[in-house]
Amino acid sequence: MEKNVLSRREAIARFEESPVYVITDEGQSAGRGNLMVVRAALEAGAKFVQYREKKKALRAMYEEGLLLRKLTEEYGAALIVDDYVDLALIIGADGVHVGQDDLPAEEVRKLVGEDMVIGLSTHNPEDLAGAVELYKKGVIDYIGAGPVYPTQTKEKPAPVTGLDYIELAADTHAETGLPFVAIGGIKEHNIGAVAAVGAEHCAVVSDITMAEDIGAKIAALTAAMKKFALL
Ligand code: 3NM
Repeated sequence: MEKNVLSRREAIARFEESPVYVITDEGQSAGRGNLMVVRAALEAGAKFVQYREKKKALRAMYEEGLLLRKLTEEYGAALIVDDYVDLALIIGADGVHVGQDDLPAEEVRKLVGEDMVIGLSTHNPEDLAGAVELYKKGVIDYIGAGPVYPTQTKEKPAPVTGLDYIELAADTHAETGLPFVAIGGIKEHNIGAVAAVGAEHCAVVSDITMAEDIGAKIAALTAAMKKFALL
């Protein structure tokens, strides 16, 4: 098992520095591999990258994960593994992201120890209330909030939350400090609206992975968020 490269505090700092949270999806990367997409994102300044892969064999993910670990380390970026706690530990990722139907976050924390980031997906106010408790106990470090808009990327997504849920997550962040990243159907044309209700971080999959020029896309997404960000 590799040691994660960044400390938990450093990895959270990378999250805070990142308006755009990059997530891989090789199935919709216009024929490019995850490594090529992630390299382009890192070149454009991405500092928080999630390796999300639903279709590959775990052995192939292990091989690719090691390469992604090396690449993100070169750029000083945090690497988060979606779903697979074992893979995250083995490749020395900086964190793991779990969903409501995955292993309970408390159990994941016991497995990964104190020096790794844990992210948790939330889809409604009940999930959010549970996440606040986990955050207060030091179990999780940030949440995903969504799907804000309809998405083709996720199989069986939760019901669309709309912007109201993002506003609630923003209020909750102001009250409790719980960091959140909005997710689901976020693209260049609507990311400003998400920022305008208080999201300081947006996770974008297909609009980045499908972009012809990934660097230009990340720059445009970042600029649109800045333009509409709450003061
Ligand atoms: N999680 P795109 S929505 C991975 O609601 C993921 O938790 C979601 O992909 C959630 O940016 C989603 O292509 C897919 O819509 C987001």
